[in-house]
Amino acid sequence: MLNVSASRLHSYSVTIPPELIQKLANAKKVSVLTGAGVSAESGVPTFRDAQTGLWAKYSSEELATPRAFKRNPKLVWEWYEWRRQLVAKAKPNPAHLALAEMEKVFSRFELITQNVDGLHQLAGNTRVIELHGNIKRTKCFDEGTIVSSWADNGDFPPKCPACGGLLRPDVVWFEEPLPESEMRLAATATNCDVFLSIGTSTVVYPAAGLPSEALARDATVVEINPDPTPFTPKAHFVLSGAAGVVLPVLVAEVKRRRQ
Ligand code: BV8
Repeated sequence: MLNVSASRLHSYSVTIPPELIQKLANAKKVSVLTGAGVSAESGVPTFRDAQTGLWAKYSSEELATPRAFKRNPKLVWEWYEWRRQLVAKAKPNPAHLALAEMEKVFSRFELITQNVDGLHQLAGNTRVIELHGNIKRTKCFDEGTIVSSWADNGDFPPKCPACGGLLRPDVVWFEEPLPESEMRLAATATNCDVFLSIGTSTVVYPAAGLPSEALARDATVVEINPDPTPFTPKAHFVLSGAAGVVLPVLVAEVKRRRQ
């Protein structure tokens, strides 16, 4: 296992092990799993620290569950409204742009994300496997149907125009199953030459199991994160740094090697 140690965010030069550049330059199929750390540099709080201000007294796990919504639908709806407004202002950062570039470099490239902010699509990635849904979409809590418009009559949460049930964000809450088709696509994507796990604490399953699945299928697995995670000891390469700093250098080095 190679450790590329470095000092903190944005204040260090990135050195990528030549063996990793060579692996990527020769790779036919590259898969990526991203977490909230990739959007951190766009000003979207990571899931663990999405608890600032009004929300400090709740943990994400307490707010992002069906039980929490049934118990206090107004509170949960407002938490998502607050996050939706943050996401609406967010722009793709160099990490997102580098991943959009990667899709052009590798003939077979799969991007799996746990993020619900839609920033990968905004950056230009055309194939994004959203394991946990998308905060910009709204659905009926009772029917599960996507709802794009509703009466703005001050109801918090608003009501489904079809059945009168409560509306909720189209994201996967804790204790809810992940969408089967996306999980199947993600599982297939672990069969690759190189698997990059970027900006995720790898604690929430089943997504957190994907890097280990790739390892078990003989992929070269790389972790990019300024902090260690439970997966760090298992990775072949650990690039200790911010995604927005490491990824642009990684992509540039690979493109240079492939010329
Ligand atoms: C399910 C959408 C079954 C909502 C999210 C015990 C053991 C194992 C599993 C469980 C267990 N008890 C319960 C479970 C299951 C549970 C789970 O895993 N719980 C954990 C807490 C133990 N999982 C579930 O409930 C899942 N469903 O299992 O269903 C089932 C089956 C059939 C029928 C019924 C039920 C559902 C999980 C999905 C939950 N939804 N998000 C929303 O967003 O509101 S999870 C949410 O947290 C994220 O989507 C993400 O997946 C997860 C972790 O967040 P990260 O993305 O990793 O972000 P985090 O803040 O944690 O870390 C950020 C990282 O970035 C850090 O490492 C940081 O160092 C790094 N970083 C910071 N800055 C940068 C950076 N990296 C790079 N660059 C930077 N600049």
